[in-house]
Amino acid sequence: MGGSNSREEIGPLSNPMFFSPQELKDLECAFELGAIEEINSLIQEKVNNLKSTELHIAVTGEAGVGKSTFINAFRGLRSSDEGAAKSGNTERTMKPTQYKHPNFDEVSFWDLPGIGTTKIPFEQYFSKMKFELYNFFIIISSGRFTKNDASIAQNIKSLRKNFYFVRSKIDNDLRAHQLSHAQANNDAELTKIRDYCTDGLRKAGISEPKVFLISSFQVNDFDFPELKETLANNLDDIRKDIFLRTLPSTTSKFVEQKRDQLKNRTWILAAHAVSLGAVPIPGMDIVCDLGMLVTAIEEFREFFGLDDASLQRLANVTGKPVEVLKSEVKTSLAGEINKDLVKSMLLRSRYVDTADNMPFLKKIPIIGPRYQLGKSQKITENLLNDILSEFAKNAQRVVDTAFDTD
Ligand SMILES: Nc1nc2c(ncn2[C@@H]2O[C@H](COP(=O)(O)OP(=O)(O)OP(=O)(O)O)[C@@H](O)[C@H]2O)c(=O)[nH]1
Ligand SMILES: [Mg+2]
Repeated sequence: MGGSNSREEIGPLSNPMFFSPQELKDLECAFELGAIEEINSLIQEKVNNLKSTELHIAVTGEAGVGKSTFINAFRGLRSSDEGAAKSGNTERTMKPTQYKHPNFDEVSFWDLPGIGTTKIPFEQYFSKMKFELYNFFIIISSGRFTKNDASIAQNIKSLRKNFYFVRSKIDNDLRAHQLSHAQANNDAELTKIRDYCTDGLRKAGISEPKVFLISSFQVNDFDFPELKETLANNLDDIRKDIFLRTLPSTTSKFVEQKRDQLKNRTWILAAHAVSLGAVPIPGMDIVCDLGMLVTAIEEFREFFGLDDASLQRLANVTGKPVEVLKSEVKTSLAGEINKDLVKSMLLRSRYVDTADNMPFLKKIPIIGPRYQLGKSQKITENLLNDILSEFAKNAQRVVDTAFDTD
């Protein structure tokens, strides 16, 4: 029997989230042999990796272009909210200031002081801001494309790091355009602004420049959603994972992206819970660490922004009463999640039956660690996938209500 399992039969391993091909092979092998210790250490290493990875995003540009406001918008906060970056024409940012996500502190936005002010001479800006420390940059400009914008772009390019050029306050531009034209054409105006910035970047020596037009007061409009998506998709697997966690669910596309990202994780989480567990669950012939599952499910809930704190933040920025948003969360996992609740979900025969009918399990002798691990893993994974779908459905409803979309 041993050694006949192809990756396809085991299934989830075909998705190599976080693992190199060699690591996957080792893991597969350990599962085949029922080598709990080894599975545990392989997975634990990845989990530690995931926990210790950080992402530092610097937001730079000239003074007053909307850097602080942009960071708040990205984090789903208004300027007056607790923990928000101070913004406004009288609230100048004087030194690099770190803003961590309230729930997930692996991702930080760095609000940098404006370039080209009398406080920090231009020549000292780049060394003082320690550009080499950040993973990528967002350059914000709000009006004319300037020499300073060009210098920042060139400097980042010379460090071989990524930057994204954001043209902010587009709402103001369109308002002015409408007021000053008898027959306003918003699309044409947007194209004009985009071309103008792209041109400036090209002249500064940036090939294939891309410009995102945004308003920090309309996070679902213009290029804001595309900007978020682009940032996420340009990150490696682990950083994409932590970055997506910190994005508030504002459109159905983000909910889907979050669901897909977490789906990559259910196999590994289930394998981890099972390998850590080795505690039989009474009335059931599976092993699993329930405490670890509780944590994982809570994390899923936060990932989708369905926890109380996230819902409150969404209520603040959308102006919808938090009770209205909460009433869209219709799941037994909305309140306290504890071991008993998870256990009762695991005990549902549906999961057990499904697991017993798994093709790969039918090939394994019914007694022995390999069968028990395989079955436990599958049951746990099925449960996590179901929970994921349920959270995604709820998050979708919340988004529709929060932003009046359908
Ligand atoms: N209409 C509109 N106003 C914006 C937008 N972004 C920022 N503002 C306004 O622009 C002003 C300056 O915004 P800040 O976010 O403080 O700018 P900053 O780049 O952080 O400024 P410094 O820290 O001084 O460099 C504030 O009054 C904001 O409300 C936007 O997208 N649309
Ligand atoms: Mg500022």
